[in-house]
Amino acid sequence: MAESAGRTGPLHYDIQYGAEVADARRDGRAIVALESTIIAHGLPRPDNLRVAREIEAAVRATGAVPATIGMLGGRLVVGLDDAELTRLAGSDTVAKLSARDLALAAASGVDGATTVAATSVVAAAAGIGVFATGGLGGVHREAAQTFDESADLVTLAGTPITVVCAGVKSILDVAATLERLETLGVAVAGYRSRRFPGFFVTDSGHDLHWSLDSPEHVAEVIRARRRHGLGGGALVVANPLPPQEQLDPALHDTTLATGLARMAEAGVTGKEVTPFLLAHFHSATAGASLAVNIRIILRNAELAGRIAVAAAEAEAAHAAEFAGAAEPTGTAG
Ligand code: PSU
Ligand code: MN
Repeated sequence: MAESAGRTGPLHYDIQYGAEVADARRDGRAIVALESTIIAHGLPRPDNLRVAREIEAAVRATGAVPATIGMLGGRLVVGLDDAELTRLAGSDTVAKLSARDLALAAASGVDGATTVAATSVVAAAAGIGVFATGGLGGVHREAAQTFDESADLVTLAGTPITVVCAGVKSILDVAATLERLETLGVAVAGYRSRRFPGFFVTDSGHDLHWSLDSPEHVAEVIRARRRHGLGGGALVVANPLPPQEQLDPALHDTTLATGLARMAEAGVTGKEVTPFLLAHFHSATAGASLAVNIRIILRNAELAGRIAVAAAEAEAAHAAEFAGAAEPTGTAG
């Protein structure tokens, strides 16, 4: 029974909460989970740290509390503080952690950034129901040969969370990604749109069956899923950029074509594909794609905050109604 010196008990692996997130959980306030892979691996330095702070500010502006998730020295943190964000944004040795990597990384004591898959799993375990990101991982264009499909998809199938994103990047196979989301039972709705967004561009060219019109509308879906068991996996809320804010579609298409050609010439494959094509986009568009990328994330953070607030209000309203209905009537006086 006695603990031996140096032994780390199971508590070592418990989720650690930032102070603000711990308070928000206790008080039942709206919380929005945020991923750290876009900070550590998705955006170039030094913009990444500034953007990480701006994403949190966008959530706060809605009245919700941001909870950026990541790993520091094997500690899984929900609600990174500014020093911790700075550490993940400034280092070259941060591991990219999908869901399957979490325990391996925790037991190995490393610094790590969480992908959509890992962030979703941890957020759901922490009781956080809404998550904002830029784009999901998906099916790669060469997947028929390589089998390269992001674990984001299968993980979302089994994780009860609402993810606000702008679709997937056109560097992936968008049609195949939508097919896989359907097969896996991941619910997908456009936000005020029946077209799946194409990340940098407003419209990927693919239809959606459902459109949700307001944060309250999304909150009703969340309630129906949670209270009535209508859907065990994730709900993806696909939030397109307004057309006037997208990357010029003609510029997008030529940049993608030249990027794919250069990638084939250079023989780039596997996990190098995404960084190669994103770097190509950012240089070939003289930074225009980076500005659009940042804009997407900030808009998604804002919408996720409004959804989380609406969901918390709907929960509180129904709880009050239930408490009222449960009170014995006709016994007073
Ligand atoms: N898409 C991007 N940039 C990114 C990501 C996706 O355009 O940085 C990140 C997200 O964190 C996503 C992850 O969850 O990459 C997917 O990686 P993979 O395809 O290796 O599963
Ligand atoms: Mn992959």
